[in-house]
Amino acid sequence: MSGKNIQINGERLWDSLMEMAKIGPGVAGGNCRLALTDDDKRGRDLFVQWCEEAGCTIRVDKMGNIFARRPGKNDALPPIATGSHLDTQPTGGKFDGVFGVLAGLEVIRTLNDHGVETDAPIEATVWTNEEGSRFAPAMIASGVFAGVFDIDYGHSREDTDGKTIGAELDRIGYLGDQDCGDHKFGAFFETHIEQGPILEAEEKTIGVVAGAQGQRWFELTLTGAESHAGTTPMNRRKDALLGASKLVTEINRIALEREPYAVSTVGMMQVSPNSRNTIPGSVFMTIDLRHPEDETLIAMADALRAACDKVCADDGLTAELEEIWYSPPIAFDKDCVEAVRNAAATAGYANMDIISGAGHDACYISRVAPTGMVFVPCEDGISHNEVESATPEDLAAGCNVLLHAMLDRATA
Ligand code: HGY
Ligand code: MN
Ligand code: MN
Repeated sequence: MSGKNIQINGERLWDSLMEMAKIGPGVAGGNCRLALTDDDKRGRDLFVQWCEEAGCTIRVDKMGNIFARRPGKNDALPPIATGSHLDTQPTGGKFDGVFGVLAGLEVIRTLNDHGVETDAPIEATVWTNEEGSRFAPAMIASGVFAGVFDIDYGHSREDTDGKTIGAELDRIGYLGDQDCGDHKFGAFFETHIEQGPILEAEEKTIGVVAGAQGQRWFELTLTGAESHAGTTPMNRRKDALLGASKLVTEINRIALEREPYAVSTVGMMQVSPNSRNTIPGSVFMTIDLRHPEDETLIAMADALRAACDKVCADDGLTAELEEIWYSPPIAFDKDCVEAVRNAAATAGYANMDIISGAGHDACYISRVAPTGMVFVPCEDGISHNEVESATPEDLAAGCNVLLHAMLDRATA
């Protein structure tokens, strides 16, 4: 059977999402399932169990990426793969990443229901530490798979408690023996909520993702001098937090000056010694700059460096500014984009081309395999927030488009 007219089981997909959402619950209805925590392990174990129940064989690579394979008629062909991530933000939602993982499982379950035999094998995947919240940078494990980072760098990355990815993978039993990137994909598709407001505003069910904007991540330590809050005259202070506060405003202006696409965010700030009656001597902060065009992204980084130099000169501070990650703007494979667009049109879903504002594992996989993405709307465009929400109907539509885009590539 070719599978031309089959549909996924939307209810089963929704139930799987709600089951997975029970693991690592947040405090406001979402999820906190940080990479390589015990909750991440529990989520991984559940996914593996479901895939084995669906007849898949499981392999895990040295970055803990999981590959659940459904055989095809010709297993010598490179698999048609799909997947995303199970790790969430600290105040994450139930759909970011997880939808793409469980949509892959639903595709396999649907092919089984209908006895569809594909030519190429199918693989449902889970990528470690996509969020870059516990361990920086983001998408690190798909980055190792794509050859952007080597395995030693990947294993060495530490969280704020000094725990490394390598040690945590071993602790939770997901330090696989398979070399990262040791097998190629015939094509890779990632299904994801848009995480922005465009599809909802345009009343479209499917986003045909043409590419993703670039990102530059920085870590900055500003150093002044601790001194007494009561006895130090204002003109003798070297207040690192005052400098950091000026920079937060400057970093915001760097994006506002480049509207409508540029965005900039200071997401983390640690003040030392963090005592109410001591002038802060040092501040650690993170900076996230994004834009769809590389040259603008470079100009934003230059503006950041200039702003940092000025604040230091004005306030008598010193700065250590390190760019820790650069992910360039990418364009997805034309044939994969076309396969997504055709699947959406054939199913009669209102759809539009879109550029992803968020990074995804598909961005790195696109370096080593023809890659495409499918977006569905999320309520009010909100994500990285426990209220993140999507409708069962839209999620089912996205999964149906995934199914038929994959079938298009998995059957000769
Ligand atoms: O930050 C991102 O774009 C993604 O959610 N990790
Ligand atoms: Mn995501
Ligand atoms: Mn995310």
